[in-house]
Amino acid sequence: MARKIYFAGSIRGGRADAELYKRMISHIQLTDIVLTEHVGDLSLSKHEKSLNMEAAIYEQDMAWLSDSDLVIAECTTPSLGVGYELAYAEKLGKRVHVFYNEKRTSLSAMISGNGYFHIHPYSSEDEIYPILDMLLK
Ligand code: 6IA
Repeated sequence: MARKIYFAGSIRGGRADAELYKRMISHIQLTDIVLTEHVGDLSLSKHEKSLNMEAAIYEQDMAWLSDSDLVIAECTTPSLGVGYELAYAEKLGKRVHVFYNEKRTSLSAMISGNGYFHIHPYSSEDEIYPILDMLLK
């Protein structure tokens, strides 16, 4: 049975890497189910806001996180929401893999200093896909 992957990437933290998220999500979807496909939706802008939706988004994301088999986060663009999801995933005992471009960012010590997380620094995008293949084998 295909595994359920919770993919985390910045939304209101900024959409500079939205295209990268989309490519990573497409790659994961070759073998597995991505519960959070919207993270790679290029039409989703960080400025969108519908206040009555916020609670529903939170509830849905927490339910998907609980239901997931594996969490994969792209953390080059810092995001409060992704940081929250990572901590919550740890509390739920989920396996968590974090990717970030070490040429473009210094990962928060709250993530890099936490031995629970599997951290994958990369310097070019093509390094990501063989690692994903290994994780999803
Ligand atoms: O703080 P951020 O917005 O950057 O947090 C991004 C993370 O929180 C992602 O990994 C998502 O799983 C989750 N998240 C944040 N916003 C949303 C959302 N709509 N829909 C689903 N998941 C979200 C936000 C409102 C939209 C109309 C812009």
